[in-house]
Amino acid sequence: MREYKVVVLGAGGVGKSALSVQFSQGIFLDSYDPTIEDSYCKQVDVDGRPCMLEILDTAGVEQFTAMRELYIKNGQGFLLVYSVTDRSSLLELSKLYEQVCRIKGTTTVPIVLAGNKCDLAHARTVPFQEAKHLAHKWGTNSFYETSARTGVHVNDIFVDVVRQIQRRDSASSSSNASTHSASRVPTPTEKHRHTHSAASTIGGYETDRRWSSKRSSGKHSEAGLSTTYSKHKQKKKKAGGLCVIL
Ligand SMILES: Nc1nc2c(ncn2[C@@H]2O[C@H](COP(=O)(O)OP(=O)(O)O)[C@@H](O)[C@H]2O)c(=O)[nH]1
Ligand SMILES: [Mg+2]
Repeated sequence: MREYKVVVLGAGGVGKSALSVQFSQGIFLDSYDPTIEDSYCKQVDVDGRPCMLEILDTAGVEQFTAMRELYIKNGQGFLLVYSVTDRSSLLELSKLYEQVCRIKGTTTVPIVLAGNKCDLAHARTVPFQEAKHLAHKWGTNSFYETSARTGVHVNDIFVDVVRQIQRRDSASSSSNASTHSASRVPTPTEKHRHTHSAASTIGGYETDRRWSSKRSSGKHSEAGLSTTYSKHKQKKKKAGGLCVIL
């Protein structure tokens, strides 16, 4: 099955982890630990084709610039996330966008702009049109306002980026064929993160999560891991058939 490497980028606290977890596991993360960096795998059908998404939820971008370069090099599609309640988080994305284009050597990179926390209408500081304008400046219509809390447009942003990768691949199918192997090549950054994988069906999607115990850094890491893990242990009991691989 074709694998798609999607990197989630954006300022701390905008909801990168919450979006990744909502999409891959169907739950809302209430807790906030800026040091957590995870990858998640989820199998989805996009236009009738089964696709395996490997989602890299990045963290600590300020501290680990070299790592971010590696993520971008290895990533095929990018979710650039800001919060509609935090104008500076939108402004920061311009730098990230430029970095992605520079590292990829092109401006036609599969990118989706996501304005998260749209459920917090009373706290909004970024108008829809302002971000839409930025997306147009980047040459894309792929802009959504999302809510990891309510689930609004969460699936759409991931499916959109997969479709963009597919379009780009079919445009340059022969030259790119060898670079998109279905097997997963570990990156040097993997030793700094843990991965989630388990088979289940949530909301009509086949999902895949894997847990191992490496963490980027930070004293809260272990607490964050056990919180996340115990949630899935509970889910496993409820779901009955959920297979958890440690
Ligand atoms: N109301 C609301 N809160 C959110 C949403 N997404 C994330 N949050 C909260 O915002 C905080 C930061 O989210 P997190 O995913 O950890 O941000 P990250 O640093 O970008 O990974 C957490 O307390 C989340 O519960 C959302 O869509 N709506
Ligand atoms: Mg996070």
